[in-house]
Amino acid sequence: MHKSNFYDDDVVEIAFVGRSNAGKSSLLNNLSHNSSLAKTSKTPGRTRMINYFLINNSFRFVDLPGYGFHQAGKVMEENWANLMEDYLTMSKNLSLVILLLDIRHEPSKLDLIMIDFLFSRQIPFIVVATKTDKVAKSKINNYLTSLSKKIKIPVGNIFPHSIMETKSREKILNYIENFLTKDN
Ligand SMILES: Nc1nc2c(ncn2[C@@H]2O[C@H](COP(=O)(O)OP(=O)(O)O)[C@@H](O)[C@H]2O)c(=O)[nH]1
Ligand SMILES: [Mg+2]
Repeated sequence: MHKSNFYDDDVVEIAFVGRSNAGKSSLLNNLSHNSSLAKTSKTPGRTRMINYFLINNSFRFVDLPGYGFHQAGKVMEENWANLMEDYLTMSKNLSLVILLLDIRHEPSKLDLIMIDFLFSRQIPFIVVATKTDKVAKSKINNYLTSLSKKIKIPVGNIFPHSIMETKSREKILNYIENFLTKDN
């Protein structure tokens, strides 16, 4: 992928990254209140390209291809890594990355590599722990605290999310709104 394949305008971009099936498309749809904007799928690894969504005529959500889909083979992994690196280093509009982690799983090796990459490139990011409806409510805070220590991110930058309720959605939207008005 070449630099010219990315947008060359001044529209701020917020990109979603995470392993396949982490819930990227679902979060994107939930935040934009449009349940069919990004295709969610039961088959991991379906989104293999970058999908852009203009929101409120003011910023773009960027649905990046998920990682950790082994069936697609090694070539796919390499293509994926190149595409991600190109986008994350060359998109001049990228302002914020939202990294998704399924609350039921430990961060994978690729998650940790991604986190290191974002730190080293000084790309602002927050973490969203997804599918919180799948675990006991009492376990959520423990998970967030231990994750915060593990990946060295303040607990205030880790947001729980479930498509089954609205409160978590509002908190993430508030963060994005504040972030955008602060920086732009
Ligand atoms: N129970 C539950 N399922 C979810 C949630 N978010 C996503 N899913 C499901 O997880 C699967 C993968 O979601 P998707 O958004 O396509 O993940 P992506 O591959 O990261 O884009 C789909 O079957 C979704 O319906 C959630 O908060 N709760
Ligand atoms: Mg998807």
